[in-house]
Amino acid sequence: MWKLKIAEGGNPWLRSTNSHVGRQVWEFDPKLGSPQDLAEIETARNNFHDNRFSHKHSSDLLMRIQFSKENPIGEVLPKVKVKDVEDVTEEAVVTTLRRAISFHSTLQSHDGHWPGDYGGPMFLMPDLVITLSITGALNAVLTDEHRKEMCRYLYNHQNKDGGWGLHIEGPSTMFGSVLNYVTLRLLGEGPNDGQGDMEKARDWILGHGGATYITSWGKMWLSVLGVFEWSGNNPLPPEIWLLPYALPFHPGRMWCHCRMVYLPMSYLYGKRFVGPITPTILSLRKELFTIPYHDIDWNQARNLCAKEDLYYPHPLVQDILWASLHKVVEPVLMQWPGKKLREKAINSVMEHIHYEDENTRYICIGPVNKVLNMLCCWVEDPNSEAFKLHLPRIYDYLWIAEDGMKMQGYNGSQLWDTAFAAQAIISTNLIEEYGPTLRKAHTFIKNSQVLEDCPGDLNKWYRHISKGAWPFSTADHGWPISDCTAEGLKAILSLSKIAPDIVGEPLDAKRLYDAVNVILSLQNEDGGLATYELTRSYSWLELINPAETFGDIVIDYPYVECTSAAIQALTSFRKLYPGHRREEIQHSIEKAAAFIEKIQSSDGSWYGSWGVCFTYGTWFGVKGLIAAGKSFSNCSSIRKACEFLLSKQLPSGGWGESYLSCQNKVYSNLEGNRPHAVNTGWAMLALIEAEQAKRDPTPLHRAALYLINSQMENGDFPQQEIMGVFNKNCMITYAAYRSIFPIWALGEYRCRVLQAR
Ligand code: LAN
Repeated sequence: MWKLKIAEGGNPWLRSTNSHVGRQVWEFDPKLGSPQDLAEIETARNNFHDNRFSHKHSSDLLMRIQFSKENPIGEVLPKVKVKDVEDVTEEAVVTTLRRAISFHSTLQSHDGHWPGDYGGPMFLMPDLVITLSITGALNAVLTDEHRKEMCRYLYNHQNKDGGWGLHIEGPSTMFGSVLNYVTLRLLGEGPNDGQGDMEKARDWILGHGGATYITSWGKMWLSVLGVFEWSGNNPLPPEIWLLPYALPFHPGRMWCHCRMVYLPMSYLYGKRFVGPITPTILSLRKELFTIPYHDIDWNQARNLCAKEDLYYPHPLVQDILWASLHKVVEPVLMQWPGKKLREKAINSVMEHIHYEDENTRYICIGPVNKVLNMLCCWVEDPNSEAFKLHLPRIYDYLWIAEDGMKMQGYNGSQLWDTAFAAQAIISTNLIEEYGPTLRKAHTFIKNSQVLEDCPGDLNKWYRHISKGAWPFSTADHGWPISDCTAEGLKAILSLSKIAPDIVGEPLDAKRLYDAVNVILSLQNEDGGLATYELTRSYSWLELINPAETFGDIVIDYPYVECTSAAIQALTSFRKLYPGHRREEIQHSIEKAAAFIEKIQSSDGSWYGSWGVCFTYGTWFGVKGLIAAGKSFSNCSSIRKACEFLLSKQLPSGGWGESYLSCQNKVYSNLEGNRPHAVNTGWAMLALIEAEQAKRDPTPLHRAALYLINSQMENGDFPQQEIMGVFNKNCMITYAAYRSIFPIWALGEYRCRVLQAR
């Protein structure tokens, strides 16, 4: 049976700054599991498979089954049923909350965090499998059980039409279809396996023009694998790293995720690296294209892209830019004396790769650069220590649920979920009852703060400070993030107000100052905060975004989420430490609030970039302004926001927003106007914050009614549609949100609506 292990190292090639706190790894042990356990897992798998076209999101049941044995809940209070708003009494709410928090507490691991599925994107496992197959490490890293579960996952998420989407809920794309088809082949599936499913996939691919129509990232992966020619790629010259930083398009000015992905890509491109040509590769060259491989017009292929994949079509300037680089500059750099420059560029790029690897303890900033960097280390030297150090960190990215084994979008969402869960539980005012849960969460948050900046001259490595920041996942990952720092600080400050005999000793003031320092340092001139760094260049740089499937990736833009979280953290901090950097904090809050008002849409909403979508953004917008001291009566932005939210409430009392909101930037209900517990939580939290209860509490009662009724027998909430997003177009799972936001909203509802009556 599969077992989730928490905070374990146990491999001589693994390094950690904090004894692996937060690390989550699944291992298969054939000796584990009673026949009953195995039967339970089998049932969960069958249920998922049977409903896979209507319920594309798995419910993270393997972890739940394991934890129900490890942390038995004891007696579950009986489920609350409410018929109409009159039944929504404080007792009903408190019982719902007790059931929910008791259940959610059983999902907390011994190091204090809430592990969970962070899958969703469908372009990540291919990157890993291609890399492992090129480096010959596939069978050493992935056991038979791993590969079996990966195949299960891929077949489970194949759309009815035979293709795969960019993410689990998305329609088929060439990017998803080709890469996942190739992955199945590399995992050992034959071209006619899967009871016709492989054939269906091929039909989709060939029916849409074949793999020459894949997106640029796909072209890159196929090229290293040997099933696409490098001449069919637009240039990714590593020399760009040698240019002066003063240039606005210097990679050091790009969004760190963009920079860190194009860094290793430019290494592979610069070398025109191609893996070993095996019989499978030769066969794939036949399977993926509509015409014989040697007849393909690669120059034309550079700019092909299936319409299903096109989210950000290339503007004409890009075509001109790539064509001139391709036809004029590349030929020079590929031969002496231009080749000398290429070598220099490649060496410099490799230095940056090693720096990133070392300073994330080989986790890397995300899944894509993780495997790309690993591949580059292998290309540089297959026997290198760096490659060996990369291998055990692969497991940090793998997660298994009833839909199979997936590659996650990050090495987890540990800190983020824990900071939110702590705040949600505190909001209910059932603090003493859940003291042990909060104490563990507190310990985790304390243990996950990043304590040092990266080494050396930060400017040379284009790095911002990290000391005092909180990461999204673990301290070993270590990249600082503005809103993770803010949410971490908010949680720590709330916990510091609770008696230490319940939740443990508070963090040293010195470490709070460091966090504040990080937040202040991340504020841009315009008052807004971006994700990991300051905004370092202009938005017109998006013109050279070559990734057709993603929007807004080239620079780090300021976001309502990050800006609002910063205001909230700074205002809570200032209440407890009014003397510390007083003026700066005051000034920062004012500028941030002005920024939030400025970016509000005319309909009163805010577009949320990292959650779905207007309910998420508007929650942050409202909460930020109110933290900055504004209110419904003195701020028209808040009034408009409330009007907006109320206008989207569904007849059921809930809110339910589709991922289409994110892509189209237009509020979209879920199919059939279904409500969603997480959107309902966000909308409720915003309205409660804006004192909706004083004006007309009925919408809040109706929302509470929906939340109470949607709770399941065991106290958990159902996993509904996917609620995370990035780069406008790709969805990502936040498995803990389904508990966190109903708890938080009902907690605030209890204390600020019902008790205030
Ligand atoms: C994340 C995860 C965390 C997220 C929040 C902190 C929630 C957000 O408020 C700010 C942005 C951030 C840090 C974020 C940015 C984009 C990430 C890193 C991700 C969604 C996780 C995966 C995604 C990353 C870009 C995926 C790899 C794909 C590429 C296009 C490089």
